[in-house]
Amino acid sequence: LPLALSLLFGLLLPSCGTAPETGTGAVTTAGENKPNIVFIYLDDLGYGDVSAYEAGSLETPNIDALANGGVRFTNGYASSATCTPSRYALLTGVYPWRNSDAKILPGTAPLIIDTAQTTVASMLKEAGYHTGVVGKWHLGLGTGDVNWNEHVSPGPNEIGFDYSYIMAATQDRVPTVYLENGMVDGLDPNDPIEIDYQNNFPGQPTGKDNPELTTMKWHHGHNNTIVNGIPRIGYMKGGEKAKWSDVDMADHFLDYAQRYVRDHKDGPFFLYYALQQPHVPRTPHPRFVGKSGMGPRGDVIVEADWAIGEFVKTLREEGLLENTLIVLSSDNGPVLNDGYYDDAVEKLGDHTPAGPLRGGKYSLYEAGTRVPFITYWEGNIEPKVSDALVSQLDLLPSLAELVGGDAGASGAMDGQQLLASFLGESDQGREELVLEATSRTALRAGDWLMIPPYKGRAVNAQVNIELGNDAEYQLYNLADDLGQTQNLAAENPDKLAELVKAYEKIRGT
Ligand code: NG6
Ligand code: CA
Repeated sequence: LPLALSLLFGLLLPSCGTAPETGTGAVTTAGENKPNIVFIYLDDLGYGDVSAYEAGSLETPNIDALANGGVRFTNGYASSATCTPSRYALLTGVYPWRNSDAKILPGTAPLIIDTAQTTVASMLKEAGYHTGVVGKWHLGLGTGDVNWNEHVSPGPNEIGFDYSYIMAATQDRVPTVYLENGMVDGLDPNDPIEIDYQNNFPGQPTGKDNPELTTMKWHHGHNNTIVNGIPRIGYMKGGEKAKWSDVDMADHFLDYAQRYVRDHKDGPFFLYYALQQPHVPRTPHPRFVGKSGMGPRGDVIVEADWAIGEFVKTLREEGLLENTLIVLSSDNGPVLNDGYYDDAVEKLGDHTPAGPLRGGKYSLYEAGTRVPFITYWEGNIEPKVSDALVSQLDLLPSLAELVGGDAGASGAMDGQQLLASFLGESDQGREELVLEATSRTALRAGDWLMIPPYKGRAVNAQVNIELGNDAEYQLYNLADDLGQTQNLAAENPDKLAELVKAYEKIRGT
């Protein structure tokens, strides 16, 4: 019987337990290769904001070092043109439009990832990794009606992260505090935190009523509770000692990211290092003020680049660079005025945050979702530029392949296993990809991009970005027309029909 059982198990579990002993040495041998994995994820960093992508007046030498020493993807996509949906897809490998909660969240929103769902973190944890997240979260916390003075759960620690040090939502939203493993860092129990997104607390100043108390002026939205002179979205009371210092945020997250690496250097570890720059409010530390000549938006990109350089230096000092796969990308494309007067428009000069692409954050045009996308692994990835079509969705199944992990039920997953492309060994990417922007979707198939008709304004005037809305179908050939200037829908009915059919099949309409 034992023999029969073991034979049975051998048949049922061919990739489990036995494979590592064969020792072929191939990188992709299941379970053999468990490098540390780091996601360096920026917030609203555009395709043209990285000088390796678009040489110009803004210099990002540390990101460039990764881009030029690894694979620099020219067709790498975030899953959405806004934050929450992109982060949802990054961690779960599932298209954000499948989850009706995957929209820009207030600071009080419940966690939108099911605790039973496979995430990059849970997959790696199960494969033997220690897993951590440091930085911006914005995927919701708790089950609704969070009490910020108690342990907040579920959150990152319930979807696969062993360690978390996060800001709950965004820099421009309350609560303006950090949480470590579900507890507000530095909370004074005698000064409890209260949060409300509807009503102010009696007697508290707001950006709307007390502009004289603000050091940064709001342009649209952002006129509720004032913290550190900056008016935010939402109302907050209490928690004085726990409030973060905006200008120290970059140093703070860097410190925690470096500490995480040092504490877990015996590995393998997975760190999701989610920087807050260049999202609003843009608050460079004084030592970066004026460094870009472009005002705060440029200065915080210089600051982020510095932090990334310091972080990579830590990996190097700890002797980990040759054993660490770094993936760097951004959650969505660029925006200049996103609700505060901060000179982003006025001091832009000839810098092009979107590079050659049309649109920006919130847009279905390319600049909404096509972002810097870099993989770097010293000694293991040969430097190259890759035109393969890849999405952040693809990281979960690809990393599962790398480490011999279980990516979960394939039917519940939109990511594709493109490990060879991520390692620079292949130029074969996806055939097609659905792009999302504020709940609207479009299809990229090969070099073609189809946007179905959408009602709504063509331009969001507040941020001055073309959203991609049009009464007619739009069809672009990105190989000839990267800037999406020629709508070819009318002259290419066959191609249009082909894309519409493929799109409707994926969207199930
Ligand atoms: C918008 C905010 C914008 C930014 C965005 C989320 C207003 C008027 N605008 O609603 O400033 O916070 O949400 O950005 O409030 S994201 O990168 O996290 O998706
Ligand atoms: Ca963002």
